[in-house]
Amino acid sequence: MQYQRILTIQDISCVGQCSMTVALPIISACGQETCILPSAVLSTHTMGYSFPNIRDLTPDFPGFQAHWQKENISFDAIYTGYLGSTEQIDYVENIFDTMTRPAGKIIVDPAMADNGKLYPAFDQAYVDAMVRLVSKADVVLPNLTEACFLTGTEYCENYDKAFVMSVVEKLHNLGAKCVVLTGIGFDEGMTGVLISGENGVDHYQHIRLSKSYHGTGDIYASAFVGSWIGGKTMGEAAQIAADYVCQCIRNTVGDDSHWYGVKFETAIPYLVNRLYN
Ligand code: PXL
Repeated sequence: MQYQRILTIQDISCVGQCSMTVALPIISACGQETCILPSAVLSTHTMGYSFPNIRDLTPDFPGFQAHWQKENISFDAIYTGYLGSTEQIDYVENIFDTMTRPAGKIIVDPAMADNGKLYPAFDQAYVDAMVRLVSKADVVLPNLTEACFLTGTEYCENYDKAFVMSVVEKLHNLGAKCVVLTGIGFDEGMTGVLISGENGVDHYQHIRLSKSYHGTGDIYASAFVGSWIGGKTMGEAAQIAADYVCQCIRNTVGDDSHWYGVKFETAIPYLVNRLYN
């Protein structure tokens, strides 16, 4: 594994095991320097708790960026997740353009929707702005719902390979160099990840566990980014991240009180073992 400096831009949900509170420990566990730019601070995530207390940090973005530029700070990779506002996406575009080192990578997880629906905080204007970030991405990491919103495709629960490939093609047409599409299974009881990039198309399929949890998209993206930027191939990183998420879910299913996220911390030894063996 090589040591790289990664900037991740996403919210801090203080309670709920998603976004920054999973990205920072997971990317660090992958052996990478992890710098953060919090897009907003929320008392909890927005799925299943009452309405949280929210501090949008959009007005602070220009000041943070100006200070970094004064200090000649730059990054080997920038990875974005859940952002605070549509206006913030303009600032993030500028950060992509000015703060990435030569040959640096841009990874966009358009964390904004699942199961056919946008998350409560977002609307079509946010989707349109996210399309602009996707157009600059070396890798975009959507689930099928997000891929459909980004490409203006009607969401289809009973998809087949032709439908999935047409959506992937549209994501490439938006400008995304590589697509890592999560939650894709073509056989009963299976799920997986479809990778479309420089080396063609690959599909890693594995058993779909009986329960799905909030925050697993963020955990997947973080483990993928840490593994890939650290030196694994895109296919290896996609597989390690998928297996790690399964391990996190297995470590959580027995505890009904833990409904808000997965116990990802208990599977960090598994992740590290996969990276170094
Ligand atoms: O996991 C995506 C996510 C991140 N951050 C916040 C969220 C969500 C999903 O709902 O609410 C605040």
